Amino acid sequence: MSNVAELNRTYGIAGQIRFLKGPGDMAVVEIENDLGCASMTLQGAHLVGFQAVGEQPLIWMSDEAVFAPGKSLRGGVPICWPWFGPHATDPGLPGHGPARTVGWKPVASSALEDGRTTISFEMIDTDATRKQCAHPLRVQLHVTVGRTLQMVLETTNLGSTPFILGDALHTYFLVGDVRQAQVEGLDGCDYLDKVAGGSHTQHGAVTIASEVDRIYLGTGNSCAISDPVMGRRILIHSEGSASTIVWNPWIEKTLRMGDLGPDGYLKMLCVETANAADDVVELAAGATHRLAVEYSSEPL
Ligand code: TA6
Repeated sequence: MSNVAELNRTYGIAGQIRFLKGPGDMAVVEIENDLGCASMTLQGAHLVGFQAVGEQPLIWMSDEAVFAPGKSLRGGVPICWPWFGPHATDPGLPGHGPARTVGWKPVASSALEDGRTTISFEMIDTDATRKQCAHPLRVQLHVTVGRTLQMVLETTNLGSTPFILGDALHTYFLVGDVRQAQVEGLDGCDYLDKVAGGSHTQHGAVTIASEVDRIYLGTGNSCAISDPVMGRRILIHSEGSASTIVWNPWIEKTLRMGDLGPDGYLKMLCVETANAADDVVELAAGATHRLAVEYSSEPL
């Protein structure tokens, strides 16, 4: 099912879910209700925006993001699956896995009685995806839009042997000025520092005054971003996640990457809900793993 008219006939909901052609002529879905709104591309089931009614946008999207087939989008919520970061053994495979740059299809949608709207997607299995991961897996993303944003990444092992799964919702949050923001809730956690190298222990809140790229291990199920410039705290509640990645590219890496815009790094902070590094999941044959997250904000 590829064309917009057919998608709207099957999964559209009047006044709540609408499929259309977006930037780069890519299929997008707009989700809206009296509580909040979101938009996603079908490529990568990539959420590119979320805002609760009466609140500021929660998610940052680069003005320089390139909307093109097979290209990863800078910003929003890229899905890293079925590995996080570089592939464990094959450096020729794409960082963060294929999921964020291949086609996904809607598989369900509904208007909930409490006013929220939910839509589910499944990654389309092709020769190209099987070339990157031959093990038979099914992956679905369930998104529920209301005053909060709920996302559940569900992986089922369709094979007859266990699979080592790495995954992440690689979320770019909008902040007023990253230099004044802090990540709370990781105090005492050990982390792998991908900038300085080595393993360290976090003391107090995480602050950003240079490039930060850390995989916190064995993290709990909640953390937050305090943002005095926007006057809010973004709350991040998770289930099925043992790792939290905190990333800001800062000045030099932003210039090297080229798709954040010259000062993009000041307005974004990635706090990623994941299972990465030592926290990867051994998924038994026939088993399903749920990586779930809920985002909301409160006045600071
Ligand atoms: O999650 C942090 C990270 O692994 C960084 O090392 C940086 O590479 C970032 O992801 C973005 O990766 P991408 O492949 O989207 O450029």
